[in-house]
Amino acid sequence: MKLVLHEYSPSGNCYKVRLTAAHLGVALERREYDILKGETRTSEFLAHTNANGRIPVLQVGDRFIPESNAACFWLADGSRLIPKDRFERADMLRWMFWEQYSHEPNIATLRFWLAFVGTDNLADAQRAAIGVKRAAGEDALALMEDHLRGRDWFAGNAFSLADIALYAYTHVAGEGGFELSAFPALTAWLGRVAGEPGHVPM
Ligand SMILES: N[C@@H](CCC(=O)N[C@@H](CS)C(=O)NCC(=O)O)C(=O)O
Repeated sequence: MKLVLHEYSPSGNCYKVRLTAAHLGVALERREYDILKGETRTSEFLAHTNANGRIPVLQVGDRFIPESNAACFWLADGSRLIPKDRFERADMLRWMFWEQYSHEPNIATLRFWLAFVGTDNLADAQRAAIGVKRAAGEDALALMEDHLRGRDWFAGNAFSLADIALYAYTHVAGEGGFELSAFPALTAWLGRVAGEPGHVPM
């Protein structure tokens, strides 16, 4: 089965899919789009790849899976990256949904605005939102720190997709101006994730 990752490689959402595939030993063909040039907003991309105009999209044969965490789930279904226990599996999904609602919109967005778009190029509304996103991002990191005190992994007792989903933007949060050294349990967890056999850097 042909697997193609439609991506913008500096994106943490795309990295999640590459990292999941690397842990599973699955080869992905990669197709790069420059999101700063609107390459995921062309009529061709919207009609055939993702009507939502965003990457990553995992192409499975002639079908397409947008949304990073759904693509990771497709790749990892039935593998050791998803807990067998029903409660732990739901808990893994809890962290992946939380990542998309409370973590990524703050931490990834600030990284994108500050490190890729540049403060001078932001719209007024974006510049005005920086403080709110910084506070919400700090709250997300603090919640992760609390959860990781006394435990090694986010869901169950093993490395899972929850760790992959949360690692992607946490390990580069510094690029968005977040100070990770204030979170020792989180920093230790970042080291554990990076030390897992099969890990690949962003
Ligand atoms: N919830 C989506 C978010 C996807 C997303 O925001 N992708 C960004 C890059 S990380 C994108 O494609 N931006 C280009 C655009 O919106 O035009 C996921 O997890 O995959």
